[in-house]
Amino acid sequence: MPWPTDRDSELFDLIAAETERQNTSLQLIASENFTSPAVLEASGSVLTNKYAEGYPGKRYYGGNQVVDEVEDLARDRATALFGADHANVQPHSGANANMGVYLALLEPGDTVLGMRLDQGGHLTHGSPVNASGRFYNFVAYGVTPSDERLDYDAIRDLAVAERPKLIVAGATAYPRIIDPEPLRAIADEVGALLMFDAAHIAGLIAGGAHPSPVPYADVVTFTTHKTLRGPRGGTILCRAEHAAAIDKAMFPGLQGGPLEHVIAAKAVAFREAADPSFAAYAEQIVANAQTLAGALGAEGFRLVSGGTDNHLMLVDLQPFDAELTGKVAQDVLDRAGITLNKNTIPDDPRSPFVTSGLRIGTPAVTTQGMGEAEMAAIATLIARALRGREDEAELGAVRDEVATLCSKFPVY
Ligand code: DSN
Repeated sequence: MPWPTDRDSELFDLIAAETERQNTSLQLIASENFTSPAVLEASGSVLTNKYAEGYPGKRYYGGNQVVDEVEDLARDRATALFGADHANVQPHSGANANMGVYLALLEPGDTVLGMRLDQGGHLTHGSPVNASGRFYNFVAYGVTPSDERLDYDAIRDLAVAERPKLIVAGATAYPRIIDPEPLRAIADEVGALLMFDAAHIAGLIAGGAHPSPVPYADVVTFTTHKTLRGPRGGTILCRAEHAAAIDKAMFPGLQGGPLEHVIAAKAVAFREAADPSFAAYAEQIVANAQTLAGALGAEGFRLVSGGTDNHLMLVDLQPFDAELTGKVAQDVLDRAGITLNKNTIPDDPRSPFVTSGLRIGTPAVTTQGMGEAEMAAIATLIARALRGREDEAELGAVRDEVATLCSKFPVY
């Protein structure tokens, strides 16, 4: 029986509406990007039809001759791109990649060091509402009150006191370089393994704009859809000695059938990130972030830690307007065609649902081809919308200017 041929306009009109939204508004969520047509093509391919539980050469289903080549290509490109011994490209997400590592390397109840969620860490780095925090004894480190940066001496003292089995590095909202070298030294001193969650910065690492943790960490996890500009999904890189345990943890430990269409799209993204043009892209992401941060500072916002070294900045709204919360700012900016997210700032007096801050990132607008002149314009538009948040005409005017700006940098 063939499938229905009438157009599902109820659904495809929604996709068209989302394409229009992405084309006509500013995408400043630090963890988002625009994938290439080749990535979209691979992830929409017939590979979605195939069951392939297991790994290349060791599958539980027949017919995987081609799929094996696809997954091998993705693994080979990932290891070549990052200089790693081994890659597992099956994690459906970054969260699954992290849980797979814990399953491979830890026993329930083991002590792990991870960054505080409210200071930039991730849910899967031990939040009590996440499986990581329920199954393992996470102890949190944070940033120092004085400069809002990681203090490696304090992390060492905590590691010496707690004797963790694993140290988790990496963040979801931290605007500074995370130096893997002192973390390796701390792990060695206390006999811990080191995992580096590079979800946000994988593209910066691939492009040489951030130091690579691969030579230092036992395991590196990342998502493929943020700065790396691939499909939505996760990947694990590890030293050869952990390869068998990591693979066994991902399947059959945590997941069933891998998403081979997404794995194919990851292979495309790894190839694109190996192109020399990607280094220029990574460098421009950082240059744009630094320009945007500087321009926001000039508008009266405070930048957490004073600025940024990477693709994102955390903006403290309080000096700009003590009454303005992150929640309200996010909603106002949404209405003005500027998409970003509220975020806690270190020692935020407000709850994580309200917050006093915004997180802003430049990967997507940089893919569009915007440069430092546009970053200055974006800072002005953000400030105008927030100052004029009670004035619908002003928000409409900002929205029109956003659409005009975006029309000069078409995406899809
Ligand atoms: N949701 C991702 C982010 O926005 O940083 C992390 O999982």
